[in-house]
Amino acid sequence: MTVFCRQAFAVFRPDEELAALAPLGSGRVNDTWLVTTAAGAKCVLQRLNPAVFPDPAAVQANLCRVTEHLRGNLPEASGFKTFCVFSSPGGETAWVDSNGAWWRLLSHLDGTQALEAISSPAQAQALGAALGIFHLLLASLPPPPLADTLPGFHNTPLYLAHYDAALTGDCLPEAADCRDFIEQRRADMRLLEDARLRGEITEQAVHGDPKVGNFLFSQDSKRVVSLIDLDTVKPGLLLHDLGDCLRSCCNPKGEDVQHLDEIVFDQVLFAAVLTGYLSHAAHLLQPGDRRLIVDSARLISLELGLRFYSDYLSGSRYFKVDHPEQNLFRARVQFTLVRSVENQYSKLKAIAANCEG
Ligand code: GN1
Ligand code: MG
Repeated sequence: MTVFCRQAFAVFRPDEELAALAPLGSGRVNDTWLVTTAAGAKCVLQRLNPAVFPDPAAVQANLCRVTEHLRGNLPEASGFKTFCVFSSPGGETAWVDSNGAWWRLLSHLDGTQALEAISSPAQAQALGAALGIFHLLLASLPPPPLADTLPGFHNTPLYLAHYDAALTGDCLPEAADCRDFIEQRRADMRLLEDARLRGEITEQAVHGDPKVGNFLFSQDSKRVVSLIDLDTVKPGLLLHDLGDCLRSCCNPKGEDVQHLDEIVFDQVLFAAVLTGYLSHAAHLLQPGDRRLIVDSARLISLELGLRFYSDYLSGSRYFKVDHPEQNLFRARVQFTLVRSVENQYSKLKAIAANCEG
């Protein structure tokens, strides 16, 4: 891969020398590196996973449109920044390697840091506010709509169908706890899709993956400076993002815990994320969205657990793993989070109903 990294960098920056290359972030799908040039400048090199994104040209077009729109419309007072997509001297923003994988070079936002988990309500509120601002900016994106680069992404019933299909194929041994957990919740999987089909919840361009690690914080960890990883930006539901953000933020131990008994869905962080989000984006939500906030956090956690478990059964061909059981454990983490939401369901509904905005 290092050879491709060097080739890709040379395409975008033919006159500069690559001095150092280090893996960046903890992406489970694409590959990302921090590049340092001989002159000491930093930038971000990324390879899109061709097995996940069937139309990389459309992903790249969405990325360029959204970053340009954000740059032109970021409210100055928000202190927000967005990264740039660099072009080659010939004006290309992407390079395709000899295996058909797409590469891009992005600017690095110096003085920022990604956190694996949230450690205070103030951080959670700042993060919720950032998602609200991001949704407002995407709501004002001029037509046409973004391309749907991952059809079926966050369509929970479709993931259930894939799971059923994986079971009939040549797959790894089933884990009875996961199988039973899914069986008991089969009927709930249609919740967001049905509300969407009834027109009760808001569809617009969304981020698609607003987990904690994709928000860049200032060095003092107090302010959110940017929301990165725009590969999944595409049409979706506001509740896909809000549910996913709550799933990730309200789990203070993070997705990569050592023991399942550390997992809890934190009520205080839940209230803080929502307060921040609603302070900017309350008017984007319909009554149907408001009603399903807690359910969306539960459903997106359930969906991610189902995705990890199906991938485990199919031999981990989608999410990158360090060892064969990793996606099974990741599934159990998400299912434990689902159970924690279920155990606090009425209290969380009351908190959501009382949040101002
Ligand atoms: C994947 O690759 P990464 O880490 O940005 C996944 C998200 C999951 C996330 C869980 C395209 O995101 O949907 O929520 O892992 N992205 C894709 O950590 O499937
Ligand atoms: Mg992502």
